[in-house]
Amino acid sequence: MNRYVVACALIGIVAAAGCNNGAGFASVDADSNGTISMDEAASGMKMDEARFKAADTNADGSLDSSEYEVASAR
Ligand SMILES: [Ca+2]
Ligand SMILES: [Ca+2]
Repeated sequence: MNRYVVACALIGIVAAAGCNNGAGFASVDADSNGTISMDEAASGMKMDEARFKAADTNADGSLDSSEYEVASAR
């Protein structure tokens, strides 16, 4: 279980409203390692490479939950 899922579980009922916006970070994070890779973004979010790189604000090659929230809010 990754930290994001734990955080959502701790938040409880708020998780239903706020933690799983859009497709849901946990559902896009297919291997549940806590970050979204280019492949996961492509298959789970229909995100192309240009959008992925724009969303990856710290340029570490993956999207964390905060980067995902910004990207999925667009
Ligand atoms: Ca992942
Ligand atoms: Ca990143």
